Amino acid sequence: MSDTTLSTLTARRVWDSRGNPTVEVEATLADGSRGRAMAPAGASRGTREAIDLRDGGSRLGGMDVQNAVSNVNRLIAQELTGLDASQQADIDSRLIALDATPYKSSLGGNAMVATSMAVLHATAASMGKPLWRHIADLSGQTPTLPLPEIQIFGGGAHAGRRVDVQDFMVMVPGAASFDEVLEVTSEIYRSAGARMKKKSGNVGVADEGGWWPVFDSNEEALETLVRAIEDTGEKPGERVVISLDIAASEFGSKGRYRLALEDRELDRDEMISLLGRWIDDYPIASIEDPLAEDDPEGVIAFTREYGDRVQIIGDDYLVTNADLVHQAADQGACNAVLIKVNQSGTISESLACLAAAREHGYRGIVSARSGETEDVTICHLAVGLDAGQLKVGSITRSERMAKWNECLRINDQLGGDAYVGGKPLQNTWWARQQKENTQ
Ligand code: 2PG
Ligand code: MG
Repeated sequence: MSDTTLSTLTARRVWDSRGNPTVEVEATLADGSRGRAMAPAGASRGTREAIDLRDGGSRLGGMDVQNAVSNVNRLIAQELTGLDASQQADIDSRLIALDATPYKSSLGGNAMVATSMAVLHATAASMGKPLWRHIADLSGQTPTLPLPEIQIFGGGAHAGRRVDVQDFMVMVPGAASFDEVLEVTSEIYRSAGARMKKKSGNVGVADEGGWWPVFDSNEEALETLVRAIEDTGEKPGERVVISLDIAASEFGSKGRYRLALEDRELDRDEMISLLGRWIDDYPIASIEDPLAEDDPEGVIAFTREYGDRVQIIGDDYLVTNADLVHQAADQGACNAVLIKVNQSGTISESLACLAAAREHGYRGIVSARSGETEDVTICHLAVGLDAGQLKVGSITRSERMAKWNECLRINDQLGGDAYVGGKPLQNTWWARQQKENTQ
């Protein structure tokens, strides 16, 4: 008999893909069901996202999480045990009330997100459902397998700022299956690596597994990516398109942008023109955080100019916050939102953000963080919420591959036709071009 009363919540310190401590939480229910989840950690963080509670001091670079772990073991466990774990909204609103700060700085966003996700896992286990099915039932969506965004070159805060732009990624909207996306991307990753080796002799990888960027300009990275796609026999812009995360808050503020690699500073209009020229010259279908989070004027102007050609994603700009999505829609800023559960701090707030996005016709992209673990909860979220897109970094390193491989397993559970293909890019030049080609 299923009894979803939460009987224990226990946290421990575990370690993430950058060797930093992070929080793992285990939840057990009265019927013996268990759930477990780990908090990820960002490096390029929005100022309005939930705070990772770190202990500070000199040990472990100040990154230890003993306080967050103890918050779960004492305060959170005391508040939540005995409650019905299947009432996710109730669990999450009690967490929010217990924390009672605007950015979750008292309990810690890391303590809260690991708890919220562990409870979700435990309930799914009690119901005997795969997690994606439980999430689909909670949200009323029909599960689908998302279109991946996969990193080929890292940059920005994930690669010692060796280039200014943070992510140079590919999407394969023209592939017939999720598996085919991975195969095409793996070939592109290989040819990009061969090019890097030829250029600089030795090659390394950045935080999310993309090749370490050894370039003389940001545009050289774009150029190399196009060549790497061509090396595999693909015509860039047909099956394969480019996706960028500019992460502009990392090098820009209040309408001024400093491209350190190129030793030049651009104002808002020049930054918009630069990105516009890239959109004209390269097969770019998606751009994330094109302007800084404190430059709404820039984001709005950019969206007005290019929003009918490319997907424009707010990450640091929207921080998985439903209110900010409503505000952006009122102002005409962005046309898509990145969903990072630890930016919001709870499952329920992430669900609310995606619901707000849907209300305004904004697309949703579920995303990992640059500091990750083997936790695969976000794959189930992307599927169960029918988000349409998933971004987890490159096609190397096990904290990334754990996610892509989990999607392959879910694909088998879902059966053949749940993969969304190029549909999420339907409002971009790519889809219009496909239409023309088939007429
Ligand atoms: C981003 C993420 C993932 P971070 O900016 O989209 O690439 O980076 O986790 O460092 O915020
Ligand atoms: Mg980003």
